[in-house]
Amino acid sequence: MADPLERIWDRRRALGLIGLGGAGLATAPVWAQALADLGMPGGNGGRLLTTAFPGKGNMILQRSRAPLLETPMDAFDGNVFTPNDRFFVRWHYDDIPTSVDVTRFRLKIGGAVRQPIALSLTDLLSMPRVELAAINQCSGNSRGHFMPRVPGAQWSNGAIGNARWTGVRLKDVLDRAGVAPGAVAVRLGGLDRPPPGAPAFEKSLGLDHARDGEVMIAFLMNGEQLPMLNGFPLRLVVPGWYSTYWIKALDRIEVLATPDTGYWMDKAYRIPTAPRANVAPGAKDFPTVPINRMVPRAFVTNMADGASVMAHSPFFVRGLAMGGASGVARVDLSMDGGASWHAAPLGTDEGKYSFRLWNATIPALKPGGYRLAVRCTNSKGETQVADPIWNPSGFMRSAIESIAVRVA
Ligand SMILES: Nc1nc2c(c(=O)[nH]1)N[C@H]1C(S)=C(S)[C@@H](COP(=O)(O)O)O[C@H]1N2
Ligand SMILES: [Mo]
Repeated sequence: MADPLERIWDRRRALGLIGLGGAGLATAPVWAQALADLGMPGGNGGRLLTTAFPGKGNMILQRSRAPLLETPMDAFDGNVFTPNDRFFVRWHYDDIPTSVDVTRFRLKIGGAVRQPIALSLTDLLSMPRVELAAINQCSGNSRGHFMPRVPGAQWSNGAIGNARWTGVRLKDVLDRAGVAPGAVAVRLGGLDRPPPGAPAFEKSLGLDHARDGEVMIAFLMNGEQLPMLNGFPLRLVVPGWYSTYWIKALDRIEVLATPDTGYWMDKAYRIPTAPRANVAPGAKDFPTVPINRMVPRAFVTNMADGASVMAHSPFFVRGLAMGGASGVARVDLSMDGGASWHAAPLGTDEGKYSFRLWNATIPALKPGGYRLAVRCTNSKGETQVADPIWNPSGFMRSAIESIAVRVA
């Protein structure tokens, strides 16, 4: 089998977003094939399904430009790694890269460094490679389920995906430029461009985090070059952290001698300092910090809310769990509103930042209405609770998820 990296030179793939550029999206083709019901509280959860985006299969269309595409539940079912062509897509600004000249592309490293440098893809491919499974989850994943409702993309649970990422350590790239003494942070940006007057989408990591040896500049996703919509040719991978930091189409790195006071760190993507990022609905003046580590979550993937099963007959359930910034220690199921919990067998351990599959056979039940709840506990002992949280940005949903099951 050919090294997939050779294909990073395939200009046809590199130019693979023909049709997404310019007018292509404004005069969108016929999107609608069917409607997905995302089951948002209070209704209005209907979304179109689309296959109109290059490199993407059937996706839930939240917005066409800048694209917001959600992964339908069927793509998660039984897959510890989310297929690239079903992986969710989120961009802030319309002006996204639709082609990259891979021979001319340079990753620039500057700011508080000994020597500013510009690395070609060939330079990066010749450096030591690392590989890691990690979940990419939008800060606002599941925002549509917040009660009271909050503004922002009305994601259900599919603004998340897990992939095996291959690339180089951010640390090694920083070392090539030489971080100056006294530097405190590293700011990263990509090829997408803001409209006039708006701040470029740039995010920063503290210097120690940036140099922890796990933060990676990835050029492969599940063994293939990155889909254009997921950040071809390079993206940052920040294991265990929400994907707002996972800069796509990464083309510049700036070492900072003072903390980043830019809009996307100082004003946006901030969470309450309160436990679980939870404040009273409507609260406004509370202390905040930049969103950071993820927390445990778990989902059922082979049954939807409102599913029916046969009475007096065992049934099979399966799904996904994540530990957040540490591994999945256990997954428990309840059929009685959380009064009793039963451990579910876990699938292969792909590493602490990865999804973990789980499955279980629920013993025969009498006819009636039930709720199937699933709860993850990570290796640090952090677990999920039933009470949902609220904050005005709709970030960090973490409550135990459950689905209604009709036994008849
Ligand atoms: N260059 C760039 N990188 C970006 C963004 C962006 O708008 N521009 N959005 C971030 C956010 S908020 C999310 S949720 C993830 C989405 O990654 P994906 O589209 O590969 O799923 O990209 C992150 N990286
Ligand atoms: Mo996001």
